[in-house]
Order: sequence, then structure tokens, then C-alpha cells
Amino acid sequence: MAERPYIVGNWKMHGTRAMLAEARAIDRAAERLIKVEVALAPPFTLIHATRKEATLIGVGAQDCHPADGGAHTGDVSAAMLKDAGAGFVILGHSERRADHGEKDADVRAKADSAIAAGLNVIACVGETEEQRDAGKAESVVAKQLKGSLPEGEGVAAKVTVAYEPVWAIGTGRTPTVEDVGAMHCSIRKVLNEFYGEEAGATIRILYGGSVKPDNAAELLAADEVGGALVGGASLTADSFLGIVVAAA
Ligand code: G2H
Repeated sequence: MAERPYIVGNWKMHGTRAMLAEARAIDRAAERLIKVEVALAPPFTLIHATRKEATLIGVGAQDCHPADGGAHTGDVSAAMLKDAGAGFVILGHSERRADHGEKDADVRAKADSAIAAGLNVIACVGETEEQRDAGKAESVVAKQLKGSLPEGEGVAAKVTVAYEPVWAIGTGRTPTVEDVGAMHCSIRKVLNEFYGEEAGATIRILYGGSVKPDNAAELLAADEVGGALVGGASLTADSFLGIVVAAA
């Protein structure tokens, strides 16, 4: 288990203001659970209100546009997220890659923009079931990392990686603890090559994909797992805090 696990709730396209009660309850509990770093990524519409309601936990977003501003109807820039109270942004989630055709280069451009705006980045990578069955999981993830991660002096300190096997997202299926550990060790190697050993070693690698209160402890104990990116089980304070407690 990581020294101070990072547990991030990704609310995806869920939540109206009624859900702020869950954020408040999570924030209140986080006061006691100081061994764990807790954060929520609500939809854009709730970022500002969540930041105001929850003062102890991290608050972030689920995407940003790579440009600083301009004629991009419906998009939101990293600086706008920062202004709304976000401290980080999740980028390259497989749902964005699938629904919006995001490529590695898009993720890198967004990450550059986010870091320039003062946000931290959670960069998501993960293989499909076909890629895993073909024995290509590690090479696919390595290619995604090399194409998506922001480059440059000092940026590693702003980066967290989330490994989310596409076939495990929202399906209730998870890889074995051994498979998670092997993939996270492979990701660590890529990070060490990409950023240099000193900087690469400090980057947290989260596991995401059907993390629940009853499997969290086991998954968090796998090699090189620094925390979890949680979707469905982050939507109520009860289940999310079950995971936070398992990480403590
Ligand atoms: C993976 C995860 C959170 P879930 O997308 O990013 O979702 O926990 O629902 O599988």
C-alpha cells in the first residue's frame, strides 16, 4: 500500500446540486482520514459549488480544451477550470477517447495547457480486452504514455497516471492483483525512462476500473499502486468512503 494513497472519485456525467450533500459528507469524513488524499472530479457544472462545500478534499475536472480560449462552442479551458476552483483535471479517459475520438496527441496538448494554467493532471491509459488477449497490453499502454504525457522540465511533479483497463470500466470485472502489479511496474519503467529515474519514481500510478469497497484493499496492495480512480462507487459518500477507509 502506498504511503499516502490518492483516492479520486470520477463522477462522470452524474450529479446535480442535490449531490453536493455527498461531497459534503465525503469532505467531513476526510478530516478523520488524513492518511489518505481524497479528491472528487464532478461534472463542470458542479466544480465551483463542490469547491465551496468541500474545503479539505481536492476538487478537479474531467476534461479541458487545449486552447486558452476562443471560438470553441461548448468547451471549457484549463484556466476556466482553475478559476472555478479545480486543482486538477482528468485527461484521456477511455470514455473521452471512445466518445470524442481523442488521440494521444490531443491528451498531451490538453495536459500542456492544464499545467500552464496551474492544474495538475491525471492522465489515463489502458488497453482493450482484444489488446490484452493478444498479449499487447503493456506495449499499448507504453505507447499511450509516450504519446500522451506532457514533456518538459519539472512537469513530472504535476502528473499522476491512472491505469484503467477499458474492459474493467463499469463492468464489475477487474484484473488479477498480479496483472495490476505487473502493469503498474511496466508503467513505472516507462515513466522512469520518460522523465528520468528521480522524477519518474515520484509519479503516482492509480488503478481504475470497477474499484469497490470490497475489492479496494486487495487492488491497492498490488505493486506500484498509489491509489484509485473510482467511478460508479464514488457516487455515494457511503461507498466512496468505504474505499477511502480500505486505503487508510
Ligand atoms: C473507470 C472508473 C473511474 P468505474 O472509468 O474512472 O469507473 O469505477 O465505474 O469502473
